[in-house]
Amino acid sequence: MIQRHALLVLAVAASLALSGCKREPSPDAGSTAAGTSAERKNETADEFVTRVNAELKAMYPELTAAQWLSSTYINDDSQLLAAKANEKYLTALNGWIEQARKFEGQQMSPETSRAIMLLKLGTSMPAPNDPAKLAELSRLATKMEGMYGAGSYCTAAGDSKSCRQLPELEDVLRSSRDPAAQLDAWQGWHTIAQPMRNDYQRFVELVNEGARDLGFANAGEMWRSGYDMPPAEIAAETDRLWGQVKPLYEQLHCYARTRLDARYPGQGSVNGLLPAHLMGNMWQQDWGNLWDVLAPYTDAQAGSLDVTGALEKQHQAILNDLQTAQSPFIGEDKRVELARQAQLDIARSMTERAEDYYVSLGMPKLPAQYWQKTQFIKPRDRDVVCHASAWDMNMSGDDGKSPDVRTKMCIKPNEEDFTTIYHELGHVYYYLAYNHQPPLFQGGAHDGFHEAIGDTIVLAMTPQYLQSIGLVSGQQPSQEAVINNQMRMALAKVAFLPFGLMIDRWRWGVFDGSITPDNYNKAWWDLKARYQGVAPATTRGEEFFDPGAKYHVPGNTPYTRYFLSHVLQFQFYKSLCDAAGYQGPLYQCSFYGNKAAGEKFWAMLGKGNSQPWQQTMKELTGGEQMDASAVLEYFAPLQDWLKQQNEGKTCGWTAPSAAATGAGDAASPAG
Ligand code: X8Z
Ligand code: ZN
Repeated sequence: MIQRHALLVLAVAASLALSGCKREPSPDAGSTAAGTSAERKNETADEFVTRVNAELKAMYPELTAAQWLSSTYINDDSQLLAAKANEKYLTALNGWIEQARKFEGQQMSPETSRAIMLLKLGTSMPAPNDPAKLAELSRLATKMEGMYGAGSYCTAAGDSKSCRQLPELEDVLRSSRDPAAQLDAWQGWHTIAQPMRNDYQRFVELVNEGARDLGFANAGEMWRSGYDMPPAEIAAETDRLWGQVKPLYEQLHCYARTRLDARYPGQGSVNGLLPAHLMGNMWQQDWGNLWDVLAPYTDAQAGSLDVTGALEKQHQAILNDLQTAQSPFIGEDKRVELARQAQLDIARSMTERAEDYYVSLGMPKLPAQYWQKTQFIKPRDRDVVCHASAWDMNMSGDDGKSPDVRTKMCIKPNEEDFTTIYHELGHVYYYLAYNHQPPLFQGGAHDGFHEAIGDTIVLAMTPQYLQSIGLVSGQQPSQEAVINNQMRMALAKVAFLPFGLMIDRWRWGVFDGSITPDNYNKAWWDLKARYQGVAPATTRGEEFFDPGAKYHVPGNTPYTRYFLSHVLQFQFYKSLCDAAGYQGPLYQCSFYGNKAAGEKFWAMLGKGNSQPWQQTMKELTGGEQMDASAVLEYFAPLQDWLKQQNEGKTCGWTAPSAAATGAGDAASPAG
């Protein structure tokens, strides 16, 4: 998760990093190395921006260190330190925003004016002026993220109690095809969010107050103001883009429902909607784990695309090697240690693979520190936030220090985690490329850009590429193989689109008051039904707080960025294929090893957030608009195929009251 510019690049640290807004200059931001208040009185706008950049950079490492600690070692102490560091930062930011007021209406260079705009806009957590409320907000944000990270579902059987955290519960959804076990895992995880409801409600009040202090109607409007266009326009843009891809999603939905109905007779849909617990993913945002249910062709002709199976095999082989090197009579402790070593080794080797793609494009190798400080796998002895993230700890810039960039994941040898590593390294390479920019410009052209970098590479992970790295075999050119690979991509990319949209439709509504606390859960499921055509199998009343079971809600990371990224990445992909001189159907292009594509990408990344995104977009793609036609071009063969498969079926679904009825009853395809 990455914020839209440096400040927030605290990225990852999404929830906290973000700013606040206090009208009084804070004593703290007052007398740093950059000068006394008296000297500052006469400073020009340029000098002001230079000073803020320096102060921001100076305080950044302490803040990120506290946040890293609290995300990788969750306990009361680390949370206290993170909340305090964040409070200090928010207070400093309030000071800068207040100081910037004196430049309003003055003539200044476009860069300076942009830097000041970013200073005011770059936060997703605007804090109220009142220091007590600011501290409360900071504590709440830290607490909710900690609750998510430490979330655990415990069941008791007789005397023994067993607890599972998100990764284990996700394993069930990924691998089990027993509907009762899947429902239990799904419901179990959602219990962890129930206690967040009151905190979230208060959190909303506080950020809204912060947003109003800054002159926005509410926090949602502030989030929508970060796109170099009026806030109402970006909302309309997302509607337009969704309109372009909706028919494709509807075809995929129809096909998935038919297959699920066949796989789970009588339970494969809920009044025409897809049952939340059966989609292989806790939030139904990626259906890739349902490959066994949804694969178009399974004969040899189509070739195998079982990346997860191949990674698991590699993992086993590493473990076997480690064990063979030992005496057969090793004790339990040693056995556990070897198992851990094997997990770490496979995680590192998956990461090296991802790094290799970027390096093949001419980008630098990851700094040595990256390998020392990254969290690759879930530690055994403490709670951590497993949700993947990428960090720039020090904005090293041109100061001669080595960049301290890291990722934090709980990697397992499966396809989803493998592609997530490529995603995270996209953030890291963006950090490295724009590191020379002033801190305020160290951010994505907009936040959707940041999310799209690694995914652009994921699109270039064609079966040929996967075969070249030994993860799939027997690839032959055939129409069946094309459809299979298109389906593999669509289950990740197309299934995601309505999910990418509905999260912030919910939060925009919560922030503007059209969704009230007594309606939180109902509104959530109404939106899931409307956009995704997904429903829970059992009634989810207001005793639940299902939004809190998705990281970005307690983590306060805006989500529209991911929807935009799922459009942008196809545009970037197409442009890089062009730059590589590729000719042929878009879906077969890989630019592995192509330096011309790499140079073009790197130049774009290096711009950071220093100019309006439309300009950056133009430099890469030739156009200034987000546009989903590359998505449709890419998936054209699959869309034709889906149309044939769905012929004679009644596709679509009726959304309302899916949540209210809950269900359980077998569903006939809805009209
Ligand atoms: O949160 C993420 C990344 C970190 S920025 C792992 N993603 C979204 C999610 O998991 O919900 C990537 C795709 C969507
Ligand atoms: Zn990301």
